[in-house]
Amino acid sequence: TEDELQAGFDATIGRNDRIEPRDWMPEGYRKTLVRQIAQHAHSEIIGMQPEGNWITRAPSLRRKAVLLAKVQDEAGHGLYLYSACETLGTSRGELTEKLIAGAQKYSSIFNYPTLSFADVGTIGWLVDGAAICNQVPLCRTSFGPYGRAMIRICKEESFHQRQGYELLMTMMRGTDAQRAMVQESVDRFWWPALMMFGPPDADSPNTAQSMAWGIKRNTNDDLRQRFVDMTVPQADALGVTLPDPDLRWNEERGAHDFGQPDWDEFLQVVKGNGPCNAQRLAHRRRAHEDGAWVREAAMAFARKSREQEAS
Ligand code: FAQ
Repeated sequence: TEDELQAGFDATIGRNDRIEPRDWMPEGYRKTLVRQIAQHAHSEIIGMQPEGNWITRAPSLRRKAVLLAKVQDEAGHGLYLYSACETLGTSRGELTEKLIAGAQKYSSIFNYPTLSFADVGTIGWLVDGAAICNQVPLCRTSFGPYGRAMIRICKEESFHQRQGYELLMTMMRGTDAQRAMVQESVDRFWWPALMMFGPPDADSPNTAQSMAWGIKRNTNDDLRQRFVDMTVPQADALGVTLPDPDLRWNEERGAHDFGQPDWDEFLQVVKGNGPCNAQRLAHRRRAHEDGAWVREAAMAFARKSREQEAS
């Protein structure tokens, strides 16, 4: 009966065991996972654009090779995540249609422009740094395919974070103009990076249920705090200033106090009114249309192979 299935599911979650695609799950659990994993996959794919913008203008062969490898990794992450989502019964094709129709979200951070090459370093340091903070606990998420995809993704994100930090460190050892370029980039990306963790816990409609289901392992505010505490010493080592006058160590809490991002701006960006939302979606839509012949050719090839096998 439904009650027994629910009890079995609850017991698996209670033991911190994994739910697998063939296991029974409540519809709400499936829906929440499809929502979160799809948003995550779309973020990886849309997230190729801001950095991709600099591939043709990287300042050296080495920087170009590193950047190409990173952007390719992001495509790979998107594909692992779409595959994880397919085990829940929603195809990659369907998810892509929803993304380009503007019916599914992707991370707010990718709606900000990349105005200088320093942004490539800042994205690696801060955006991949935030992604790691958020994703390491997701390796223990309750849905098997999502958790296993996260393990591999996190390993690659660590490399991404290090390449960004190394790029910024090199620029900080350069000229005054290069140092100014890094600071200007950090000033623009700091607050949007804090927004990546989602709204404050009090305004987060999904957190309580997602934590009860073991989909999320920490709240948005917990992870944001962890990110700030991790990043402050790195900023000191780099010699950049984080643009928050309220940022200071709180001895009593054993953590940093910090200011709040502009949550009205966050809501606007999530609603589609950020600086680059229209551009990002238009680009993705164009790429999808331009790739139609590849999908058709692959289908024709698959059909032919099946026919040959059958004859
Ligand atoms: N942007 O109730 P909550 C990367 C939405 S890293 C846009 O708190 P939840 C790597 C949220 O979906 C970035 N929308 O929601 C990379 C919900 O809307 P809905 C991707 C946001 O799910 C680096 C509503 O607000 N990482 O790509 C954002 O419990 C460099 C209410 O929020 C992930 O997706 C936001 N920032 O918690 C690639 C990680 N925040 O659906 C390239 C997995 C919230 O109800 C270059 N996801 N919303 O209409 C998660 O951990 C969670 O989904 C959260 C949000 C924490 C993002």
